Amino acid sequence: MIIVGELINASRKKIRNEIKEKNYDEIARVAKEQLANGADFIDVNAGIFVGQEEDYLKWLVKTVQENTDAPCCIDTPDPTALEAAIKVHKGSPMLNSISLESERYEKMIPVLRGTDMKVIALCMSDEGMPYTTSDRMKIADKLVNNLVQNNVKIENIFVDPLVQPIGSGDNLGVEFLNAVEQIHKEFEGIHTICGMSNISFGIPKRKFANQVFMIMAITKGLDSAIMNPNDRRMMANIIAAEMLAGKDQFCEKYMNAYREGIFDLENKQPEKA
Ligand code: THG
Repeated sequence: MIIVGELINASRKKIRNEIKEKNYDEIARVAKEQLANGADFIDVNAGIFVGQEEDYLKWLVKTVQENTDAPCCIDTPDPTALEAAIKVHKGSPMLNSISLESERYEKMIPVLRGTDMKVIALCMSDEGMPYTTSDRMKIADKLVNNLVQNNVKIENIFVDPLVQPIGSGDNLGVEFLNAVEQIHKEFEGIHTICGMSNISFGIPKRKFANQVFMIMAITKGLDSAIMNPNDRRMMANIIAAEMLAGKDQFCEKYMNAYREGIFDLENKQPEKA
């Protein structure tokens, strides 16, 4: 599983003020902690600062990169802010994201053409949020085909079928899961990704629901997620689920995790729900 640490996001109450006040040490700490707990990319999102998003996003990229070796996942729907953040990013970031919304799509394609950057292809269009698997596939097909035509390599594309809160519709979980399965069937070598914790918005015991949904998604082929890497049970579940889904040759990662004590959850302070 390719893990994108989600915690540096201004929509979170805990971090909003730290970003607003450019608290360098605190952002550095949250970046380092996520990396130490297994994040491959650090998501940076300053979307709530209307008019100042670009400035904050650049500062976040610099702060994360001065303190970790991890690349960022630059999280903004605004192509101008995205381009500015790419310019200050060292090495190759993940772009979060392109979609089929026409303005975003048209501005993002030239940014991506011929580059080796990883990009999230979010299943959203001018018609709004998808509901069924088929709604998602129609958008995914167009996005992936257009990206490939613009010389973006299939292995750099991370399709996000869009996880929506289960409270908004009983079938939203299943429609998402079936899209993950179908995307991997249609496009060999592609990745799928999602904002895992969207599923539990508005219900109690969010971490518990996120952990179960992750296992269900792994059986469908999900191989990347934007999530909280500090959730120890989630990280342990991922290792076991990937082994059981045939993604861990000779059970090597599972055995290593066992030796490192990653499954000894009861000996450590449990995280608050
Ligand atoms: N797809 C893509 N990118 C995304 C998302 C997605 N980026 C943003 C989001 N969804 C994923 N990141 C987060 C980050 C934090 C939280 C949820 C998703 C989170 N939210 C609490 C809440 O909503 O209740 C905040 C509570 C608080 O701390 O105030 O923690 O789907 N491509």
